[in-house]
Amino acid sequence: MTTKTIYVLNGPNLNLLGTREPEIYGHDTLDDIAGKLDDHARALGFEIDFRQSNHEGHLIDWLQEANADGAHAVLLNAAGYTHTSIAIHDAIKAISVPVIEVHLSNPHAREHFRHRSYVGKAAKATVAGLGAESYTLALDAAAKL
Ligand code: CA2
Repeated sequence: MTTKTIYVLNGPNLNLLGTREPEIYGHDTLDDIAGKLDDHARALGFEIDFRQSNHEGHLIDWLQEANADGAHAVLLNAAGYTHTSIAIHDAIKAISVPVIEVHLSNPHAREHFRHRSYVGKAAKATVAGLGAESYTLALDAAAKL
């Protein structure tokens, strides 16, 4: 039996995690989060495909790729594009693979411009505000879909 894949897609500036603003985003680097998720996914019987890009179009290409590859689910932290990207919203709407929106911080408890999420309007669910644990909990939920 082939192992099902859960894509974990990360947007702009998340490559800087662990270097600045630890009071908001925590001390883990993105590599730390990838390592934790990899172990957790294996324990759940899945594998993860973990990626980061600073480019909106890459995230859209990867959403389409996850769908075409028959991925089990996508965890998406679109970072700043969460609040601006109708193109990512449309990409999520255009695919059948379930997408779970993930955030380290709780955007609703922050500046007003972070309160609108175009990703959240298209995603199946949102996990936010729990630091790196947001990813782990989203993975648990995705595994049960
Ligand atoms: O809380 C989240 O996960 C966010 O998606 C992070 C985004 C932010 O624009 C969203 O509103 C919420 C920002 C990612 C930038 O990450 C940095 C990490 C270290 C230093 C500077 C930025």
